[in-house]
Amino acid sequence: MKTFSLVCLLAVVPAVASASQANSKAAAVVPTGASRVSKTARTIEITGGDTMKFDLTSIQARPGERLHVVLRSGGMAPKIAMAHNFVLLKAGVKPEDFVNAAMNARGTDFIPPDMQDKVIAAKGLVGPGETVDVTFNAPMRPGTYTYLCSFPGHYMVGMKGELIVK
Ligand SMILES: [Cu+2]
Repeated sequence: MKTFSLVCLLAVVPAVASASQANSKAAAVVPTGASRVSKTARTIEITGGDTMKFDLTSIQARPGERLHVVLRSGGMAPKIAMAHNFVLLKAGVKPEDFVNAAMNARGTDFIPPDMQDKVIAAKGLVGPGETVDVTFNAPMRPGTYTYLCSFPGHYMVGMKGELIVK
């Protein structure tokens, strides 16, 4: 029994050492002011398909909570005609304004370059079988924030959801 626990201990030590090394590296890139934010992100999986809807349309989060959104396409249509992204807009940005500008932004995956400052987080596009992910902090200010797919036409048929911070 004693030997067994010693072996376990020896096995654990290198793992702990490398984990703390990884943590210190991660800590170095955390922006100042983010110290109240938890280091581990909560994963949220969202699937978009050929019906042009997200399967998850409401996410609740604590102020500043670290979120890891994984966006997957469950569709079959060719990517050129049917692709999806995840765009979380800042408070006060009109989704219609964003998607109208996005129509002319194919070269930047439908994120208008001059509207980057309207976005909290964005990732995509995904075509059939593809997955992307993005990690970010939820806003500190409680409220409801819109996320959407900015591929032309998709928001208009309901490819959107809300992040509720409270
Ligand atoms: Cu879409």
